[in-house]
Amino acid sequence: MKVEAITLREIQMPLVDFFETSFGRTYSRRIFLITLHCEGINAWAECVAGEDPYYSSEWLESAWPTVKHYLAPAILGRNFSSASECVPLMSRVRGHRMAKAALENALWDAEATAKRIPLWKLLGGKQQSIRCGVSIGIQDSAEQLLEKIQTELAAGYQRIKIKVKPGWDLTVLERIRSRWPDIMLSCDANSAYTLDQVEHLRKFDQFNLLMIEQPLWDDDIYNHSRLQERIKTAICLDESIHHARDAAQAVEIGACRIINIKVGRLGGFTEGKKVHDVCASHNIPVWCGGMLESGIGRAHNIAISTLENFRLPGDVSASKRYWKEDIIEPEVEVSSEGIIAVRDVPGTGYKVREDLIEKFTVRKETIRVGG
Ligand code: OSB
Ligand code: MG
Repeated sequence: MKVEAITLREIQMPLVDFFETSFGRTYSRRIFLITLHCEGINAWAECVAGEDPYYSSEWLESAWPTVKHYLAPAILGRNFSSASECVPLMSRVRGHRMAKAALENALWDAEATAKRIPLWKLLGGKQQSIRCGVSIGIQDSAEQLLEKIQTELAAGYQRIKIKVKPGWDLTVLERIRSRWPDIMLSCDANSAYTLDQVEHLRKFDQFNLLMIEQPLWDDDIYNHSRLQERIKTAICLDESIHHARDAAQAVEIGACRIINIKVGRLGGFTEGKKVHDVCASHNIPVWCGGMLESGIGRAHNIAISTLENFRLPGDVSASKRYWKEDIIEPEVEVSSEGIIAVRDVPGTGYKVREDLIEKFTVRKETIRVGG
């Protein structure tokens, strides 16, 4: 695959419903899409950097110039026999993992399409159906949250995860558990607590949660091990894990019992697979996180979720939960058993709707060999 040109594009898509975490509320997404033009193949990927530097220091306006001035030039004009060959070419740039992941994952898409094999098989996936959960944001009232949970359970989702923060935690969990004592339930704090709050966090143990995700600082591993010693609920790390070394270290010091894999946060499919393998070798289950992706990122999340150690339901849910109209065809659908059937066709198995993408585009730049 020769990369002849690279298009950077921003699209804007309003969410069906706002999404609130401990760091803020999102009503509409600004999404950074990459297209690699490779000898007649247009390969796509989504950069999951957010509108603001809140989930991570990386955000849309840092990713765009990093791709434009450093990462795209590093792979432009090159010929690749496999996608992971681009990793060392981009390694001179420190960090900026979401930006790197967008280029690398687009190259995997190109490779799967060129070789006429499904992306999930190219990645080494084994599971042809994946289990789905939902992530439900902070609502205006507990009643609203209960109603949302009711809707998602009726749709068949296998696991409910709620966002928590001080003031929106024990009382809502209590309400949920008194109505549904047995559902698979977890929570995600997105770093809303500190180690001073151990006594408060111990009270989560009574709710029989599958896990508590990222309770402490986004840049911390060590203090999570001190917390894990003091609480029964399994800690799952999201923000703190950037690569396979982080994962190995976290597992070794007992900072978590579960790890959330987001290929954007980890810098691409190659590192995502490494984190998966490190966890598998330590018998630590992983699951696929989400970043409010459009269908393009969603399709990539489905592909990585087929690897064997993805043993817990992920935050990979149906297109219609987020979008009035998604930019892929067919849209991602979830069965009444809470399962996505993985498509056994070349590439991602989803067609990119270029007409619709063009309509949503607010900015676009194409970089070609020789300028
Ligand atoms: O921490 O998992 C997170 C969304 C934006 C930023 C961070 C997170 C999330 C989610 C959404 O939980 C999951 C989804 O895309 O459904
Ligand atoms: Mg999370």
